[in-house]
Amino acid sequence: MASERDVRARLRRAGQEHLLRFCAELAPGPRAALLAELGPLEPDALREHCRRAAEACARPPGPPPDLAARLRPLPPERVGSASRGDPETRRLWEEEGFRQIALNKVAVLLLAGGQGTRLGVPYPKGMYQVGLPSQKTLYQLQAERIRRVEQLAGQRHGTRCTIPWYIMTSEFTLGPTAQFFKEHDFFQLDPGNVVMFEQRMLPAVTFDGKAILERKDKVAMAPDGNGGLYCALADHQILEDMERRGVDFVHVYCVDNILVRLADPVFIGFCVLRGADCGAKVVEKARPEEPVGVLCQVDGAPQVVEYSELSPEAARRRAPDGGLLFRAGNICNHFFTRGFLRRVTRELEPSLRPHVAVKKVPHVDEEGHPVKPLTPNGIKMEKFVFDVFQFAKNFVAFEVLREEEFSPLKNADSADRDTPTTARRALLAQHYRWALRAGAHFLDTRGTRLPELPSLPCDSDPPAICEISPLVSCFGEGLELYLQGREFQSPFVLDEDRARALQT
Ligand code: UD2
Repeated sequence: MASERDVRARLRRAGQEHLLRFCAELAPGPRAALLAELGPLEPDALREHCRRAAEACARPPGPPPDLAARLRPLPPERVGSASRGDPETRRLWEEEGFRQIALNKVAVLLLAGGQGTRLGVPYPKGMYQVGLPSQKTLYQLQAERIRRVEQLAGQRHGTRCTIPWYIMTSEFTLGPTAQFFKEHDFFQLDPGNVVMFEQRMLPAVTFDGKAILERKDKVAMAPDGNGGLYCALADHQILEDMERRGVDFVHVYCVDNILVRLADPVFIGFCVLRGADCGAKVVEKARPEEPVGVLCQVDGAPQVVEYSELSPEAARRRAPDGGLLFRAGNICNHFFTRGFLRRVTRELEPSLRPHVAVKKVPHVDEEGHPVKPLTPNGIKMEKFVFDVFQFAKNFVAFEVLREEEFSPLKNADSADRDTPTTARRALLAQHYRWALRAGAHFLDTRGTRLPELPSLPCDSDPPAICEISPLVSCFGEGLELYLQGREFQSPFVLDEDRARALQT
């Protein structure tokens, strides 16, 4: 470990020596912890980080004034659709996706390094369960969907196939996530195919460019944004690992969308057949102020403009058909070829511009007393995963239906939207629709048939509670076998045991 003298010299070079101002009074343990935290910070990079933060802060707040004039919707020829268009083309995409999966060329990559502050739980969001009858957590649902897609691809092509699961964590989420997976026996996945790796952390900085001490013995650090993915891929040789396994295509997604379709064969097949190096799923934005980025073109290049950076006027603009002009809502489901990721990590990452978030950062005052600020006092700098879209040689977008694919868990139940309740409802409404489509009927506890509402709005409770295990069906496929013409009492859980019993 670096000595105090070394660390002090490095910090001096970075203009951040104040971080050691309480060092002399610390007991040996906390002092060692502080030095261990500061040791790896490279002085020039730290100086540059703090300079950029102060510079960003000196600019007027809000999006660049000329941004709105540089935005255009994506040209329609770049956009495919899962629901519009002819079923035969969709079938071809799906077939291609399954073929690539069966060849072991597809991996999924979960972005799970975020702190989940809005949800307000002290553990990683993937460990959250929204109150489904099965009590499954987001991680378990995702693991089971991976197993099911592997099985479906294997059945079609007579192979045993693997979809490796890469999980990007941060200092906050790695320990508990790794522990949770161990405790749950990796949800019956082969642990050798679950690869966790950690993104970097960056210090939060005051408006005048000084890194902030959270405690006398701890710097206020935050993960470097989900665009920290590209440095983390290089830091941990993840692309080399993918190459060894023969992975060519990567589906990157965020942790909190309860409806996420992992390694979605239709999306993968669409991107592969279009020869794309980079792609993104989108849903139609529900309302101008919905907190999703919009996929559009900036100066002719594909880009997501984040909700925090789009002016309300631009967000409200209408197209001639009356819909929102910038309606392609980003759902943080991205497709990349390994070759594209290689280009980004080798050449392009340093040119990604960090985004600035002004935050209330807990800190210590000059006497070392803890302060919980009531107004913003610091800046966190983050890179965004989608900022690489501008470098794509062949970018495509893929539009999907919100009720089938997007219900994010962002807030606690005290909020109106994107809560545990709305996520649970969205999943149960989807499973209810699938069951009706497969010919099921539902009864209440007295044996009376419940009303059948196939086009139920996703923000209301379905008349019957029906949960289908992803191990039985993950896209609504194959359910007729168990459900056709049968009656079930609500609540009904179709897990593997029940499915076996219904088959005999
Ligand atoms: C994200 C998208 C937004 C929209 C929305 C849809 C970004 C930058 N923004 O916004 O455009 O699509 O999702 O739900 O993608 N994460 C990390 N490391 C970090 C920070 C975040 O891995 O340092 C992960 C986080 O765990 C989550 C994902 O990135 O899985 C998205 O992060 P978020 O929930 O903070 O993003 P949000 O909702 O602001």
